[in-house]
Amino acid sequence: MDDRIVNIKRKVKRELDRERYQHTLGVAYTASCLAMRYGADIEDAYIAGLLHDCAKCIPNDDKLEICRKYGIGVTDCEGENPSLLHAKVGAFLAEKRYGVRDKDILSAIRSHTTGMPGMTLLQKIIFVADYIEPNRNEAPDLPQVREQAFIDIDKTVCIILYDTLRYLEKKGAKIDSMTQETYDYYSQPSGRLC
Ligand code: DGI
Ligand code: FE
Ligand code: FE
Repeated sequence: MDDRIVNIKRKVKRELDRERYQHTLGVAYTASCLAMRYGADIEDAYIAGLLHDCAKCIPNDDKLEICRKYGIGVTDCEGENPSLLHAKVGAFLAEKRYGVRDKDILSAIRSHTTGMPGMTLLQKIIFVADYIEPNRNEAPDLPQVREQAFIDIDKTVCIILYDTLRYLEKKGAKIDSMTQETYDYYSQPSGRLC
């Protein structure tokens, strides 16, 4: 493994608790497998996976402060649920602290929680890998989603958003407009309710 990856791993490990670091490794491995399957750059997928949650353990007040200080836009939903900001703040830190210059990797980190309409292959890979990596065990239909992830990635994005929206509705949580827009976009092509 090249020095760059070894350094990122060492640094991100210090920023995360044990469980979050294990999840991070799971996402990196799973993302590189999906990259093999769909013909994306394997190293980019691995790096995006390693960094996708790099801001997850930063306290909410500090995330809000970073957004204020550096002009990162905060939606109403993010204001009420600052935990969501770990995606945007994570992309910011990946660039500033981890030296990532690749725009596609940064976008994949930025969109990994809500998704966004018209995602690139790498964005979809990180979005999906985050949900299916081996340490995850809570979502109801994980075995089927895992199988589908290696068959049809767009359909899998749609299924994950459908399940997430249902989960949020059940919890009575506020839905970010980006999560809804992403679901609308990925449920469009076939008109199916994936
Ligand atoms: O950071 P992870 O736990 O690995 O995963 P993630 O970044 O996908 O975050 C998952 C959480 O984000 C999950 O509890 C659902 C929540 N989430 C996703 N979209 C929305 C949302 N929460 C709210 N309130 N609104 C959303 O639109
Ligand atoms: Fe996350
Ligand atoms: Fe994650």
